[in-house]
Amino acid sequence: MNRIQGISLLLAFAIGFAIPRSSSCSLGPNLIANGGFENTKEEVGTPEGWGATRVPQTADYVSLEVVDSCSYSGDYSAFIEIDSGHPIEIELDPYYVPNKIAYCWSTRTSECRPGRLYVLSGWIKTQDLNSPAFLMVQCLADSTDFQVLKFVYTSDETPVSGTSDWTRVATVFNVPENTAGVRVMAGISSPKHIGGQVWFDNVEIRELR
Ligand SMILES: [Ca+2]
Repeated sequence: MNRIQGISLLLAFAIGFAIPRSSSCSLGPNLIANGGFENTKEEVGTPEGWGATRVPQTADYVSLEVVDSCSYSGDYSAFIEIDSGHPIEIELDPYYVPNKIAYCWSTRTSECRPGRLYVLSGWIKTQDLNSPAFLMVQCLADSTDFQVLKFVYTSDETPVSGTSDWTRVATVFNVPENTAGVRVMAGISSPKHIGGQVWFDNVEIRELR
């Protein structure tokens, strides 16, 4: 089996396609806490263990919330909506040119070990998106977030855009040496998705053994 065939087989496994009986792949336990967004901090309305990208400049134009009106499983999902009035460019930092921003739900795990293979997966539902929503994993060298050793998007392998019902997305990644932690992000970017909505559910990372 060459490298391309190997990667294709792993991705097929990650997405859930049938794989040859000779394969010995199996998945470990889920390393993402509250990836189904069923546990919510009542006082702030955000899912336990997750944070949201919010900036004061666009607070009136973006909704990041846990909703009970739409879910893949359980009662809740994580929702993002970018209003049609959202500015094309925003001044996030006076020392830089106007920025674009990706609005994300994010969480972390320190249980991914360097040198191992993992599957990042989840379910995404979209409304009026101009390009794919994403799950992304970032392998971080330390707790400061400044040194990202590697990042991988599910949208490269399993893009979900436009108006789509719940769709499983997945990608396989290996963890580089010196990785101290892994951050997972579920989001969409502005200005591409102005006027769009996205729901995320059952976000998982499992070791591929
Ligand atoms: Ca759920």
